Amino acid sequence: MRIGLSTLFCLGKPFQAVIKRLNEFDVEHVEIVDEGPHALNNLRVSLLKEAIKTRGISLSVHAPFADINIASTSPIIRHAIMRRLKKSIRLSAQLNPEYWVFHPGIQSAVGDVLPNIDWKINLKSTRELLKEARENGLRIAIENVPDPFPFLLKRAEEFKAFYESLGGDGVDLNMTFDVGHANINGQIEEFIEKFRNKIVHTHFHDNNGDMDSHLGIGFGKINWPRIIEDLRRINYRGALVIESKSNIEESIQALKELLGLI
Ligand SMILES: [Mn+2]
Repeated sequence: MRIGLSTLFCLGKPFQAVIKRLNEFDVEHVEIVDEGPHALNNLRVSLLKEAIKTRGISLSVHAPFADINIASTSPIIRHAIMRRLKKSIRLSAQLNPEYWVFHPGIQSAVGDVLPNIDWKINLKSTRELLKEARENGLRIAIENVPDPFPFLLKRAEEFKAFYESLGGDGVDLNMTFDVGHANINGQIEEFIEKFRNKIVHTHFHDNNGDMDSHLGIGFGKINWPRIIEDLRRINYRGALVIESKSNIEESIQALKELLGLI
């Protein structure tokens, strides 16, 4: 298992400065957040290619997520969203990342009078993203997201139903297991058990079980030694991406200790 770091904590800093600063952190994997002032474009892709070459680390990309709802019931809005996501897929593919991580869609405000419409659109958009990813040689992994936001897929049983609905199309769709998000549902163990064959990528950040605070590792109430033990038990080999918004150095140190590296 390799320690990784998401650029989420420094999204407010200029992209070029961030790339330079990443060299200061002792990690083996970086997750680039394709969002806001760091949105990928040709220049940023070439800067990243350069940085990876010199450093020899592995990479993942987090898809745009602000204002993004792949289950949007408005055709014109969904069209714009899918265009944005497909652009992210095409640019990300040039970086040859391990995974491109995306969020499930959001429940429709008219979902009560139009039952299942959002669920169906969520499936349709997922299939479209899978197709675009296949055409670009990119692997993608859907992430479990937290309460109290009205996402369609938060709980393990919802993911189970989702994969059943996707059928054969879901074979290529793996999962990014966000430990902090699962802690809010009280479903950490359940996710690891039920999706041991689907989890290929992880997000690590802490919280107190009440809200999605993205704290540093060890700054909340998550039982991290247990998580590492569980991930070892299922033979997890992917990256452990620190997605905290603060205490980054401390989080890296904490993870190194947990992995027995220091
Ligand atoms: Mn996450």
